[in-house]
Amino acid sequence: MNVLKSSLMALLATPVLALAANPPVVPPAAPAAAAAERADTVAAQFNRWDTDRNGSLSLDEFRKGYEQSRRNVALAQMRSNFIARDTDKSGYLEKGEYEALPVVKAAGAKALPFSQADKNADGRLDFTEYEAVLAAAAAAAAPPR
Ligand SMILES: [Ca+2]
Ligand SMILES: [Ca+2]
Repeated sequence: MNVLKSSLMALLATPVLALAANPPVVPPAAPAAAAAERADTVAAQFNRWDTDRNGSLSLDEFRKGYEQSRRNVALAQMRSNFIARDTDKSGYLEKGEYEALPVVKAAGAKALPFSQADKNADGRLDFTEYEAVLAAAAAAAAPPR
């Protein structure tokens, strides 16, 4: 199966995949630069996915590109959540911000103590430590096999 360039372009124009192609960065790029980037994002994305450069995407190229996009979307989502939860805009989640996380509140008494989430013991969670908290919560929530 080959994916036509035009149908991929249409697909990439959807907000979720456009986000994947151009994930928000921390700190966000200047608006003018972001708009210019978006303009050639779709063509650039197609070219990145078309690894053998034959002008069409094989199923394998599409699958790999799509997987990568999904990971980028998840990462972008986590980054924007992290920013939203950093209510004092310190760039980190301090103890109070950690305890206010929905995932921590939902776990209640079973939640990972802040001191354990703060792996490098600097009194705050950076994005990597936050990611680990979410990964641990997802693992704990997964049904036993
Ligand atoms: Ca903070
Ligand atoms: Ca830390």
